[in-house]
Amino acid sequence: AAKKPKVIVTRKLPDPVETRMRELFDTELNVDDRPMSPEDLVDAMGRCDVLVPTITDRLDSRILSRAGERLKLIANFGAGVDNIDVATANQRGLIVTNTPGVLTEDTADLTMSLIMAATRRVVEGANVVQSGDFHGWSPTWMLGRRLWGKRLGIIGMGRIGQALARRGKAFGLSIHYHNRKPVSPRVAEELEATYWESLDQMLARMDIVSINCPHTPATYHLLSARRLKLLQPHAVVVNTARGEVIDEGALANMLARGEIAGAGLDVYEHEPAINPKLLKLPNVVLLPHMGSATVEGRIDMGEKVIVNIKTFMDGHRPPDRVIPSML
Ligand code: 8YV
Repeated sequence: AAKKPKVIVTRKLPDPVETRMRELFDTELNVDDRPMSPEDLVDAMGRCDVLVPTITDRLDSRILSRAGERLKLIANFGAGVDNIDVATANQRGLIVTNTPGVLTEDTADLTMSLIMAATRRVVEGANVVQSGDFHGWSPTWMLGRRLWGKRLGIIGMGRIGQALARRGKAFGLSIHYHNRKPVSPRVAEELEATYWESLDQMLARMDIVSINCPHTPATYHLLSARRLKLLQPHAVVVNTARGEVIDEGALANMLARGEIAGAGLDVYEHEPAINPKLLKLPNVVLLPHMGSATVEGRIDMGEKVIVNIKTFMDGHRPPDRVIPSML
């Protein structure tokens, strides 16, 4: 039998995924789940055929330039590949794959949860009760904003954006989106979605804005201080994509001054650090990057990683190869 490829996994993965990986490959697991230091990464890259990193591993051009001859495939556990300099990897003959498709619905669910939590004050209300401060109902107490009939503006109409649009439609929201190009007429019709070529114009008209695009050099601070100022005072911003797409400091300042109504954030610009101003605000819901965090989703992601490795090792193009022109 052919020698099994050496695969190094940088973080603890779900048990069934690790079991399967051990059956198929010569797998080195990270049993204690400590994030790897850059030196650990360089060491790992020198000793394996396949590296399975996650968002907590930064594979920038400097680190990649120290990769060994043996490494052939970087099979990212995650859809977003902004942790990897894909162009540099490819120049060095390294193939990069990701895990798209399997976390679409889970991430859209969490986005919807943030929209509902931020507009209907769900977390604030729960905290009132749990801290023993519910002293009785009142007609004017804990009022949020109605969701039905409002405008949802989606920035990035890929798989997750479209899955969010379906949910939004079911909740009675009208669907608007900004994307590099319009979706197909069939999808636009199904979602009754309005395309805004101008992000600025869309922002000025929305009640809720959701970030669902990848973080690339082109989307860094797409919601800049200038663009955030275009939002209406009652607008709510949610982000389950990447923190870098919003100028977090500018957002925190606007929320603190009441210039926009609220925010629901699952991702941060300097993760896991969070702008301290955000932590003190009552009108924000903050989650710890858990968009794809379901038992089923993480197993599906692991299975995608396995299929990518196996296909590559069998000499074929892995199904989820990422190339720079896709980004
Ligand atoms: C993960 C994600 O939490 O897939 C992504 O892009 O952000 C999440 O699914 C993380 O990236 C895993 O590496």
